[in-house]
Amino acid sequence: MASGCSSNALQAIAGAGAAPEAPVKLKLYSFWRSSCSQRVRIALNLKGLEYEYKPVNLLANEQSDPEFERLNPIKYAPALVDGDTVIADSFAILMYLEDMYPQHPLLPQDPQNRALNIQIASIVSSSIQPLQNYPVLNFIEEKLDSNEAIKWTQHHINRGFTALEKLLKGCNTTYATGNEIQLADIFLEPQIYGGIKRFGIDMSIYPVLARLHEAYMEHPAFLAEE
Ligand SMILES: N[C@@H](CCC(=O)N[C@@H](CS)C(=O)NCC(=O)O)C(=O)O
Repeated sequence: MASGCSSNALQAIAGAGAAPEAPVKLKLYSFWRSSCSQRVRIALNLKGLEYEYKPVNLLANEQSDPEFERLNPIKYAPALVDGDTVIADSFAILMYLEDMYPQHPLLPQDPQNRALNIQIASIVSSSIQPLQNYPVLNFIEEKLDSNEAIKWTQHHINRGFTALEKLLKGCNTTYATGNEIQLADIFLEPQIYGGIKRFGIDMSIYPVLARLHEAYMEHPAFLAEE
C-alpha cells in the first residue's frame, strides 16, 4: 500500500469542492497494513488533504515506543496530529476531519442514511476488527495454536460480513449508501480487503460486498491505498 500521494493527485480526487492548497500541517502515524490506518488515509485522500506520513511498524512493536505511546496511550495505530491537536482512534479522527475539513462530506444529511453509515462503521469497528487485532491473535496463538487463531478470525469476520450483507441486501447504488463514497465505504473496504488478502475469506457468499469491493478498486481514493 502506498503511504500517500502527491498534493496534485489529492486535489484531483477531492474534486472541484476541495479547499485551496494549505501548508502541510497534518501528521498521520500509520501502519501500511492496518485497516484502521487505511480508513484515515482514504478519508484524507477523499478530502484532498496533504499530510506527513509517520510510519509505525506494528510488526516491530513501534507502537510501544514512548514517543508513540504519548500520542496514543493504548498503543494502537493510527494517530493524527493537526497542529496542537492529537487524536487517536480512526473513528474519532474521521469525525474530526469531517468537522474541520468539510470538503467531500463523509456523512449524509438524511437521518436514516446517516444512521445506516454509522451502523455499518460500528459493525466493522466494534464487532469485526477488534477480534482480528494482533494482540488478540497473538494471545490465541500462545494459548492454543495458530490454526485456532485463523479459525477464530474467519468465524468473526464471516459473522460480521453475514450481518453486513443482510443490511445491504438490495443495495443498488454504486457504493454502500449512495453514489458517493461515504463513511460506511471507508470502513467496509479495508475490512473486505484484509478479509480477502490476509484471512482468505470466500467473498462469493457475499455478492453485495463483493460487488462493492470491485467498485472501490476502481476509485482513485482507494487506488492510492493499494
Ligand atoms: N479503535 C481503534 C483500533 C485501533 C487498532 O486496533 N489498531 C490496530 C491496527 S488496525 C493496532 O494498532 N493494533 C496494535 C497491535 O497490533 O499491537 C481505531 O479505530 O483506531
